[in-house]
Amino acid sequence: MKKFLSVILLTAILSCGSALAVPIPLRGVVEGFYGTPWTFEDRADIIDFCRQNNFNSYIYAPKDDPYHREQWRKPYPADKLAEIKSLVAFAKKNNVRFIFAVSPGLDLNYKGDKGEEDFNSMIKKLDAMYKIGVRDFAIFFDDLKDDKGRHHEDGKLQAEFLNRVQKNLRGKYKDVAPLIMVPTEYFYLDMVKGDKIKPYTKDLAENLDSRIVILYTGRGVVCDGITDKELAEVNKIFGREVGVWWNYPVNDYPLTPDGNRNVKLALGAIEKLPTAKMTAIFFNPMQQVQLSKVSLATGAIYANNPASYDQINAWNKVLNEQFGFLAPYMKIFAEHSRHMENSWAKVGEPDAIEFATDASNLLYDFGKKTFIDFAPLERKIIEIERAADILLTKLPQKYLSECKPQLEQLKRIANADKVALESLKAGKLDPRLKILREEISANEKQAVLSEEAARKFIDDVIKVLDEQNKPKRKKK
Ligand code: 14T
Repeated sequence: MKKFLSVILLTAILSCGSALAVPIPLRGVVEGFYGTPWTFEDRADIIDFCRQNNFNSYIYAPKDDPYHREQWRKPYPADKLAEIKSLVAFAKKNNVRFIFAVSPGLDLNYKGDKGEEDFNSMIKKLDAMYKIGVRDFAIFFDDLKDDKGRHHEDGKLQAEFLNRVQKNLRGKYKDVAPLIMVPTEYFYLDMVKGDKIKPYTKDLAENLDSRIVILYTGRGVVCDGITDKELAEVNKIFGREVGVWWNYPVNDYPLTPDGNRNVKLALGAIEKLPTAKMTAIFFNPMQQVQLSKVSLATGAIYANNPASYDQINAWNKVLNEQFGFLAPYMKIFAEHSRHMENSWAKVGEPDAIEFATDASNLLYDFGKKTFIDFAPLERKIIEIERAADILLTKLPQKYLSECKPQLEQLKRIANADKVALESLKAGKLDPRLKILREEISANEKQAVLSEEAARKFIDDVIKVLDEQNKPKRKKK
């Protein structure tokens, strides 16, 4: 009978193997961006969000908290410590691990008396956190490059430091989880030179306690996905299953050479992540905490069952859950604000693919002077304008305060697109269009959207019509 039952059970497991959810063991959010850190309320809110979405971890690692990085040796003052203590308790109540991180790499000493002093400072810092209830710790060594793009880190010394910290903590406290770390060479292209593994990475890999969890970001810092093969490659380098620090929806880097941070909102779904077994994944969010939840919630769906993740379903589901009757309008907005790209970063689905295709078809037909169907694009432009208007009046304040400049910019773009379309219809550039474009440009310091779709259409139309009206040189 027992055997019979186990055969049935086994067949059941095998036959619906793909439907069996296998969550990534450590999954959650890493507050790891540059710029103004989240507030206490933001953090409590995101911890609650983690519970709701079956994320089980939150890493505290705000780059611009001085006590986290620049002045990591300093103990937290009493008021800050009290805040963290209540967050730790709140996280515990919500079954979310509060992982406390320090980034000591800017000036950490490894050797001699100074090395001993710094080791003791680190232990003191972590002991204070243990006292207020923290049981999970992380030490990060990312972003230590000088102006020439070089770092001066020694992988063996870092490994020995981390091993010693881990040994100290786990010796004193039996309930501390394995350490989590980010290397100085934290993306694949920085770990290798040609077909060789660089010395820092090799030394780190060879010396780091195999229980310590290593996080990496993919081929680049912000990159267009991670394949199972790439993950296997990095697992091999480190001789263990590594975890992922995923830089989406974080928007703390400029998208134009003279641009500001946080100007474009990353509102797309998580995509192109491995389906193979992985030990950890942490999503680095935007400073805009509420709007980060769109992509974070898709990340939670992914992390709870990577093999069955469908980004389109996930995105629709999340938008509906988070925005109710406003979901259709949010979807239009989000379609124009999900791709993040500059000279070194590229992630997220292209913005408004259909718009971009319709626009390029239209301009192609215009060039060939064949029949032109203006209707599809016209419909889309009107839809965009309507969505922006509705969102600007109906979105709850907590969201609006995070995206008002972007919605106003979307309106400006839609309005200019209309004038561009009318110009094409008339075969003549409406002089208002260049003024509208100037206004949009001026506002790009605060708000960027749809660079390759709705925004691009304005430039393209101006170019085409300017070109057409240039006095043609007579042939001899
Ligand atoms: F820890 C790392 F995995 C990591 O991603 N570090 C930082 C992170 O704090 C930041 O939010 C993220 C996105 O900007 O990228 C890393 O920081 C960089 C890296 C760069 F190569 C910032 C600017 C860079 F040019």
